[in-house]
Amino acid sequence: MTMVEALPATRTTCPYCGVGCGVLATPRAGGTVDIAGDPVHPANFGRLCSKGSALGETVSLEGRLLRPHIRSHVDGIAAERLEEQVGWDEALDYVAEKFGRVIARHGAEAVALYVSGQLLTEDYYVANKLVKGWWGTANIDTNSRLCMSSAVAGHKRAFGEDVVPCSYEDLETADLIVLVGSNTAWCHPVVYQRIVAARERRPELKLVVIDPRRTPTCDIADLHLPLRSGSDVALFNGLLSHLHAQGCADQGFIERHTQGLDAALRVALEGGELEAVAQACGIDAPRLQAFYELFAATPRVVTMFSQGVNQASSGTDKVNSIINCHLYTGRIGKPGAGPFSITGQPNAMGGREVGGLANMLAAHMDLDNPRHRQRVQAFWDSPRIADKTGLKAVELFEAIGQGRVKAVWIIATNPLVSLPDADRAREALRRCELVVVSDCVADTDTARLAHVLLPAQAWGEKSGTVTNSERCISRQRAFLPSPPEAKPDWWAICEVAKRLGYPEGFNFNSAQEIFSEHARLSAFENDAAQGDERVFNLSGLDALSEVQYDELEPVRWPLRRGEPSAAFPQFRFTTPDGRARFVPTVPRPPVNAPDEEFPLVLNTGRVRDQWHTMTRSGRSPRLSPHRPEPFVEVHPQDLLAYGLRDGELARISSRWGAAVARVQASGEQRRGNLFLPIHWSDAFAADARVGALVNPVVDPVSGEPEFKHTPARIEAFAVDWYGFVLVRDVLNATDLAELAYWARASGAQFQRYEIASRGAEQDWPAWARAHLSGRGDWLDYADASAGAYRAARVADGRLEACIFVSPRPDLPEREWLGSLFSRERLEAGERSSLLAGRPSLDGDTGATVCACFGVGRRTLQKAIREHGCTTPKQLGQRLKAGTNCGSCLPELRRLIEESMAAVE
Ligand SMILES: Nc1nc2c(c(=O)[nH]1)N[C@H]1C(S)=C(S)[C@@H](COP(=O)(O)OP(=O)(O)OC[C@H]3O[C@@H](n4cnc5c(=O)[nH]c(N)nc54)[C@H](O)[C@@H]3O)O[C@H]1N2
Ligand SMILES: Nc1nc2c(c(=O)[nH]1)N[C@H]1C(S)=C(S)[C@@H](COP(=O)(O)OP(=O)(O)OC[C@H]3O[C@@H](n4cnc5c(=O)[nH]c(N)nc54)[C@H](O)[C@@H]3O)O[C@H]1N2
Ligand code: SF4
Ligand SMILES: [Mo]
Repeated sequence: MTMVEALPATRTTCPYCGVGCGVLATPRAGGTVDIAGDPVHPANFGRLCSKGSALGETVSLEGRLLRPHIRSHVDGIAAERLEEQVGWDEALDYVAEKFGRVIARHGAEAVALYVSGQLLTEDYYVANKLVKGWWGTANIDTNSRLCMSSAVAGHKRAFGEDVVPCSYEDLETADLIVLVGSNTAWCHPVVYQRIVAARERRPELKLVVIDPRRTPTCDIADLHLPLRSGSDVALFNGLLSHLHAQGCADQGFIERHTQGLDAALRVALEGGELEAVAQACGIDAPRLQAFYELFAATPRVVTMFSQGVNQASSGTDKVNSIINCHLYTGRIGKPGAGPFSITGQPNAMGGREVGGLANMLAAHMDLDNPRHRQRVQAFWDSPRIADKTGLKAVELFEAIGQGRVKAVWIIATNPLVSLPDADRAREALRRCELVVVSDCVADTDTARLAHVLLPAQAWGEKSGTVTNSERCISRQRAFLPSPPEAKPDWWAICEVAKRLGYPEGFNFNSAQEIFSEHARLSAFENDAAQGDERVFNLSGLDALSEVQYDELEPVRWPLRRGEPSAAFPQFRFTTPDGRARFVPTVPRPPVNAPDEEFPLVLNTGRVRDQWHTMTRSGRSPRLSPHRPEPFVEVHPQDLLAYGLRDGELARISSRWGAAVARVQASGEQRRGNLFLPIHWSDAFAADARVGALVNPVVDPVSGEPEFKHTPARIEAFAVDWYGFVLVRDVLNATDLAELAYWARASGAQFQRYEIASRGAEQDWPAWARAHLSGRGDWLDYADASAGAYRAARVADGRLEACIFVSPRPDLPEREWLGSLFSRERLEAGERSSLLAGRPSLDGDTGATVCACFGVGRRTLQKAIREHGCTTPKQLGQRLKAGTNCGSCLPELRRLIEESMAAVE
């Protein structure tokens, strides 16, 4: 065993979703890292999903932003960016000087920070402190505005504080789990696996999914309610009416612990009859009735919700309509019961703790409460304190566009992809006097428009804490050496603050010092006796030594000194009278209704193996094959209605923008709905930034955009050629611009480009030689009658590039060709089969289903057909598929069903 191999694993936390899984990371010689689930972490007990398992493929320095840059002019051309590298001192002086100047001339309202739930709590804490305490404005908002803000607003309205009253264990002890607007199987896979395992132990545990789409999450559901987009409030008001009619009220709980039932019930009863609700929601009445009866009959019920609830112009009301049903039945704060908002990002919850949103203060205190403002200012000993809500994400970019905000610092988020009306946001940044971007990746759509780029430490290098969906604080620990010029985000923020002349508040030497201050603030004057208690309390952690902080085990808040972790004061809500509030929720349709011009509803969301704008997950050869290009799911009847064909391209447009994606026929859509994934940016595709289409309408209470509902239309995107290119290196952006369509995916030692172009007379041999040039010999094959062209370049027996084009999208599978890039030398048979695109023997595995073991669709179908594997378990025994992270189990089940149906 070498020295490197002997290195012990570092216990850290996954940097992707809000499940917050513990990870064991072991660096190996040669720069690779072994990744395993932490068997004792309470979020995952050793499990990881496909994204977590592939983390080792994302830690290389390729594509990293490694030095600060200052650019005098910005045009997004990579070559020019690289010339303007500067040292940190120069970059920090520049940022401080520019921000200082804008504040001196135009006031603090003219500057802003736009941050992220992917920051560590310590980064987040100092960002919020600088803006609210020293600049005295609340112009700091975060991508959590696009994510959790409706849940936050709903919690505050109902409980007086942003508190999530559930844990993962509650899911395991519940008798009914209702998943609302949550594709848990793909977006919170380890929680989903815990649900699956709980059902195996206790088959009586029922699962209901409420989602307009039949998602992979529905595969194990007892009941799926494919409601009309945006109609959740009507559905839960209907449930409240039903509970009322059935006498399910917990009178004692309502009397002792709540307020406002009458008004909420009155609203719910209006139009709350079954038939009316069924019609409003577009669901069969018997199905709805079945759900209502199940809910009414099951005391232990957890309603877990995510973006199908939050991302709507009625998002906050959706949240409260759910909470109302739990308050009415007293199903909250008990094992196996409660409304459970599951968070998206790894530290969405930590951001809420430090008050990173423009309408919050720090440590769960309120911006509009003078006592809270005084208290935070006193604790910080700050010169100022913000006293009114700052600009929320969508407003912030509007203000930038109008020149009211003149300098913005964007940290750990890629808003030019993720905001609604994203083309307008891009115009806004183009006009902005100063755009500073802190990122760990060099080429993001947002970084392309930055005047100053600051290199951040990435996962594996940075160190601090994050809080997951169930309020569990875990350490992220460094296990790789930091590139010399990559810095923690907290450090960059503190350095700018010091240069602005604020040394007092920002003299931190480590993440641990910041965490201690954060913990002390949470406990500061947090006093039940004075009627001013906040549940969020970390007094038990406010005096950790450096070593104790380093060794901190995962712990759940509240964490009051001397008390057990996660002990809630029994039903004392942190409203002035200690009672939770029912909130009347009047159903209202999404703001923009479909019309003649834009007759369809565009829904947007996630796929299993990509993370947001793909800056990290897009680099993983293991993750990319699952969905290698942007696609639009369309109901088969809509295909006919709009003249589309499965597998061809379509242009989807709205009043705000357009995108091009591959058509995927899907009976799992509601008719009239389209689904587009959110992940593709200009760095990965020609024209697939979905944010460009999304209407910028927001929820009036939370300011969260209506990402799940934009009127849109779809039409065929006519091209003369379909094709693909596999090539060792990334292609030049200007060469790609000639094509009508392209999308890139990472393979093992190659890049995959799906392409399409116009112009019947295209000279493909010349195109290939110009754009895929390099050493070696070209093999060409042109079939004039079919109009197809295929070519490959081979150097010293090694495949360097290949291109396949045809007038139809009937091209060979890419998997086998892609696998040849890992060969040092092609064998004779491989070489002669190259242009057939398929091995001479039946070795083609088909599109990847199991990312962990690279098992393809064809291989699986064969095992089902020929080897009688009729359960996922049998497939696992034979092919290992689904036996590591389990994220593909829903797809395995579906494949078995399909194959069996085909046989019958
Ligand atoms: N693989 C993967 N996992 C992720 C992420 C990722 O990028 N990739 N991102 C993480 C983040 S930050 C987040 S916020 C979470 C999001 O996790 P989820 O919320 O589960 O994911 P989404 O796909 O955005 O949307 C969920 C579902 O809402 C449904 N929906 C749309 N409209 C409505 C409606 O009106 N009512 C109801 N009831 N449902 C509706 C959609 O059809 C969709 O299936 O995922 C986290 N996990
Ligand atoms: N249409 C549509 N749009 C959506 C959504 C939707 O459902 N539909 N969902 C919304 C939701 S819920 C979310 S959460 C957002 C997510 O949207 P974004 O936050 O814009 O997406 P990410 O790709 O996660 O961007 C994170 C950036 O931070 C960088 N980064 C990672 N770690 C660090 C770090 O430690 N420090 C620094 N400085 N940088 C780092 C990454 O390289 C990346 O560029 O998208 C929102 N937008
Ligand atoms: S479920 Fe997957 S993405 Fe989420 S924290 Fe766990 S390993 Fe990471
Ligand atoms: Mo999110």
